[in-house]
Amino acid sequence: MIESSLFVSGNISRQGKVDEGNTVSDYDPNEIKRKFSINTSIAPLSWKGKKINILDTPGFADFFGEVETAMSVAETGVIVVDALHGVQVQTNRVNNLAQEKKLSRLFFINRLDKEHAKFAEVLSDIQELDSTTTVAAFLPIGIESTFAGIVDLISLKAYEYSEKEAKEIDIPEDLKNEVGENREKLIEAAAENDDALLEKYFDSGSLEEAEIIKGLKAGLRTSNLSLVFCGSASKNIGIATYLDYVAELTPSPLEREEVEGRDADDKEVKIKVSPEAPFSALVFKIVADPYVGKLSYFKVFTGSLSKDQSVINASAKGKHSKQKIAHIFEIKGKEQNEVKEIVTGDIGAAPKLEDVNTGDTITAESNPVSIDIIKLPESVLSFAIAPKSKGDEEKISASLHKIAVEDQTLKFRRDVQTKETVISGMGDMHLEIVIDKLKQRFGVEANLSAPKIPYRETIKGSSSAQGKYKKQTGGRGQYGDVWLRLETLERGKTYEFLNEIKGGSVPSSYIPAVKKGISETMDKGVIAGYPIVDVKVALYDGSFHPVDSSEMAFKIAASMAFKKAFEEASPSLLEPIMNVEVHVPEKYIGDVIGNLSSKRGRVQGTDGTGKYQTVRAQVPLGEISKYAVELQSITHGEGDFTMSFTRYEEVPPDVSQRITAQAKQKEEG
Ligand SMILES: Nc1nc2c(ncn2[C@@H]2O[C@H](COP(=O)(O)OP(=O)(O)OP(=O)(O)O)[C@@H](O)[C@H]2O)c(=O)[nH]1
Ligand SMILES: [Mg+2]
Repeated sequence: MIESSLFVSGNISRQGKVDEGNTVSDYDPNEIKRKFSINTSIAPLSWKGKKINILDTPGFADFFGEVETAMSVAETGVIVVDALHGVQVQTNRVNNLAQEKKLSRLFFINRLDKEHAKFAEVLSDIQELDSTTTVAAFLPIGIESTFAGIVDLISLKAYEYSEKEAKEIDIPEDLKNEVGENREKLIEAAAENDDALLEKYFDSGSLEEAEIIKGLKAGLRTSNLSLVFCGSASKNIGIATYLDYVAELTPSPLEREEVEGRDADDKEVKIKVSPEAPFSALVFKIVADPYVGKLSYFKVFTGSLSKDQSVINASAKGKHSKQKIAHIFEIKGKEQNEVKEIVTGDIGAAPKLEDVNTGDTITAESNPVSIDIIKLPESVLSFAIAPKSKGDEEKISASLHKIAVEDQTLKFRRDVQTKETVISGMGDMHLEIVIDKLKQRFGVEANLSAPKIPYRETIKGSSSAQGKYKKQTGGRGQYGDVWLRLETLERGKTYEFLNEIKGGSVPSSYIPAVKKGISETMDKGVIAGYPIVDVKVALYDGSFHPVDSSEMAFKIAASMAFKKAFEEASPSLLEPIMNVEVHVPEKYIGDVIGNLSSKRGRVQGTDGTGKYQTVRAQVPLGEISKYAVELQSITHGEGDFTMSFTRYEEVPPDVSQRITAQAKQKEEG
């Protein structure tokens, strides 16, 4: 689509192909290797005297973060639908996001020249995506191998296409009925957006072309209406006419509604897109360019940015200092062209901005507002990552850190409890590409494995026990003696220590050692090697020896007492429970619910209308850590999901026994 648009508009002289790895928008080695987009790329073009910045986003669910950032800086979302496969789960997701962000929406049914291409069916699926009015702007002439051109329902003209140009032809006889019906719907949809037009439409039964355009423009701008175009990008059919309408109908950045932001005092403010206000721009992408280093892509919301101007990172709320802009680039795929200025509404990139991340707002010092509209999706799939060769651990974290600067949907952390580095991402493909990048860019090879589940240990009852550590034969003796009482604590309160010693049976100088003995034991766990939470520990008695007592002896005694009391206080395991939302076509609902129930999931409801439905459930993390892969196979790639941690809950006895037994085995082996 993008390549064709650039070619037809004369912005490139040769049309590349994704399959040949020579397109403007898919230039990353991983994109060329896999033949699909991974990153958003920018392709500006001029058409009919207007500059249009195209942001080419990936379609693959794993890279949804790129769609979020791109849509945050765009006024219009063009949703390309494949004429072979029609509406997919991602189509629905992207459409929902575009609506949420109040973008004007256009659909483009592409690949109509391909065998098995369908038009009417795909159009009606698009119309069912949501309840807003969606009408066809083009109808195809012929289909599959006979696909030859389009009928433009707005101007009521038909076109064939030579290499780049549209050539007007007569509307084919056999299409006249279909054209009539669909044009009627288009005119009605246009009229609905303007009272004067609606009145005229009721009176005369029709509208002039200029009036139709006026109505469509208004409907697109307010997101009450969306239009469906169609064609073939590889044959450039429909593209030139479609571009005409992009230029004519879609809103300019200046027509954008106010956006949400915060001022220097973190108070909510509305920001009006305007050339008059001092400079502010939203950074929506960071690239580690092999030549220029860190490049921050930004979209200007107010004012303009010129070379040598200074900016601050307003999102840092006063924590970072002013930086001077030495260079500004206009970006076209992998090319950077130096420019003097980027004006309101336009997109540019600046090298070497320190302490600036995706989602931050850079502004003139006098206008420290942050534009808070990027909401990155949650990472849903986690793996433990380990180097292939020992000793590369440091290198892996340093390299992951660099990759994560560019890719904010990649999260990684060192789990102190399991002693693993855990990386989380949007799916299998996402993490596979991270592994590739580690190798390509940083020369470090790594393996992924299932991460350990962060269980917790706790107690359901209460108990008291004595811990006495005594060694008084030969040499210097050891003596520590404590009595501890363990009780349950409200979930989430973690730990409380009570010193109930009266009369100095344990001298106060040894209390810190007792506490240390308790906390070290709590970190290590008692029944299965997981940290202990939600217990109240009271030290209520003990004894000491004037010579032999030591901090070490009291620490050991406390640990002994704790273990004994813990084992007698009905110990149990807790597991993380996740809130899960699964989005699937209706036909898979039964399978998805059945599968979730088999995972000890509690289904809480389903909702949604049309082809796609949402299932909401709460499921233990231990059962769902590889759900991304499973859901793919249940729904043949048509489902996706999000999940987030909600709370810890007690593990049922049979599962608990299995985990404890595994832990014992590990300890012994
Ligand atoms: N026959 C035919 N093939 C096309 C047409 N447009 C694109 N293709 C082919 O379809 C495949 C996918 O095209 P892409 O441009 O990578 O599609 P995309 O929507 O960017 O895909 P993602 O990057 O994964 O989101 C490539 O093999 C293209 O050559 C078309 O109009 N007709
Ligand atoms: Mg692509």
